Amino acid sequence: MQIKNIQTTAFNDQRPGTAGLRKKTKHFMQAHYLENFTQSVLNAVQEKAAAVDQNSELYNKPLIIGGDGRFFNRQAINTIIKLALANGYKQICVAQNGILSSPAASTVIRARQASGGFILSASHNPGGENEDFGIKYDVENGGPAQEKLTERIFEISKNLTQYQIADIPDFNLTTVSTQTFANGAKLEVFDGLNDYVNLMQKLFDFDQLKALFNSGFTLRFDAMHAVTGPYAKKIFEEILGAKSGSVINYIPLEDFGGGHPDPNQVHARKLIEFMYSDLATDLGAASDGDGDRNLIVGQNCFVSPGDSLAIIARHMQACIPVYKNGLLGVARSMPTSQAVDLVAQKLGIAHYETPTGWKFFSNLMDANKCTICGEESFGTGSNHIREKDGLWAVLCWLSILAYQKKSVQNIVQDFWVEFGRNYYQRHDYEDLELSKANELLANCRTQLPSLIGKELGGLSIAQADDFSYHDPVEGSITSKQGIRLFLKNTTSTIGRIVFRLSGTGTTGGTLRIYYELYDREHLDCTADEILQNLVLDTRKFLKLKELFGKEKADIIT
Ligand code: G16
Repeated sequence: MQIKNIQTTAFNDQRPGTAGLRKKTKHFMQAHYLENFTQSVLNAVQEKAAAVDQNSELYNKPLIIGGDGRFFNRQAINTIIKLALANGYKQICVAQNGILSSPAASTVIRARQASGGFILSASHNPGGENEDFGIKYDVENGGPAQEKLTERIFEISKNLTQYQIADIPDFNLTTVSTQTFANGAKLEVFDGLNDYVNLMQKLFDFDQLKALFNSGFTLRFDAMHAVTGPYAKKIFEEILGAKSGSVINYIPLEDFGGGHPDPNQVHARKLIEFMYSDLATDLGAASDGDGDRNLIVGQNCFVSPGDSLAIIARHMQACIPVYKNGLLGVARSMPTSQAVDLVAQKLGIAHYETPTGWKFFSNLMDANKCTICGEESFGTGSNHIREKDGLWAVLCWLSILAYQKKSVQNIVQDFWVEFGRNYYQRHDYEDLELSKANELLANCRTQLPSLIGKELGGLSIAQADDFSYHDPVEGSITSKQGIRLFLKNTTSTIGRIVFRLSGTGTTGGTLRIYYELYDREHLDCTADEILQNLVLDTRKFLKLKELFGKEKADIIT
């Protein structure tokens, strides 16, 4: 195999965001861009391994590669294989057709004790030549690379002068096979479903779930033409016996059928309308581009991600065999609704609040501090892997429904009666001039102390800060993670407004404002009714119209 050393010029925009590097696809397709980033990752990973052990087995351990099937997926996989071979990797494992969901990648990395893996995805962002592409690197525990490593990747990328690439033709990734090269290196094309499906069968009582579907229970799962289609077809229809046609939009397409594979009230609107119609099934669910997010909706009952996390935490010990010994603790990202904290308090277990980004949960799980974690952005998962897991969340809900023998709506209402209700909304202002958005946050930071006592929506600000996370496992501090305004009525703290800039967008800045108000008495209002005064006052307070010319948010979830 001939190895070429290619001279290159460094790019200065390869800093990974909340979950890897995301850019417009064409940006990724420009000469040397993908190669430079991949080489920077490989260098940083090698450096990290050598710092721990000079004789590290890095290159003899498997390297996993797969993606969500979006435009440029297969081409990018071929490029990464060639760089990995040239850099000395001896076992490269690529999912058949390049299709591997993020939770399946985490499963495979753990099952095969791999050194890590590349996942090609921009997650919930739209796909296609004119849309978005992304790469993230998962480390040996199957979780996204931590900040220390991603920052190092960025540093290396800014000074990169050359990369190594094998000069060989593209590979056929369509059939399961193993190819051995003259230097002893192997390229294995593996079935991307097996390890994941096996793991789900170990975690859940599939006999109980088969009985549920046998009794006439109905499901509609919208795979949004993204990566979970084949997994969902296999698990729900082929193994568990859900009626054929229960899984819709199950063929992964390079542009997700022109849709936006983000399972929320805006982009999964059709599913939600269906679940509020006479045709509704017992459970509706969807997942995103790379299969790590989930949406749960019952008949006439949308379940907010914060409630879904809290409800799963509340019931998992009783309803899912593998968790029968109880939970170690729970964790949520800071902007996520605090409903799950109430469950933790009742269960007498620890609850953790981390910055946005699944990577922050890994340390807690590796240190056996938490069993379940989740985020407002429709992500839920447990310590079975180190990524959030869309289908796992749906299997949790099926298990709860099978055990409780109640409707989704009844389970949600029972939860509110037991714990009270956290009314919640996220408002996204998209495609903002980045410098102005940064300035807005910087100005707010300087004003924080003077905000105490200010009124918003009839409530007063009791405390104002900028969230800083002290990782209880490795001791690191991550600061500037979002501005928090804690609100109180005359007696107690009852809610929060949080705002921060997204780290996953590809154009301009996206301002996310999260509103949360807790209510013990009014359980049947809509979030709009409860939050509207707060929303109106916050828009005025932040001068969003004057700054960005927007009357209201582009997306409300
Ligand atoms: C990623 C991260 C999540 C985060 C989400 C949104 O999810 O893994 O932790 O909540 O982005 O991040 P931001 O608010 O910074 O845009 P995914 O599903 O896109 O990989």
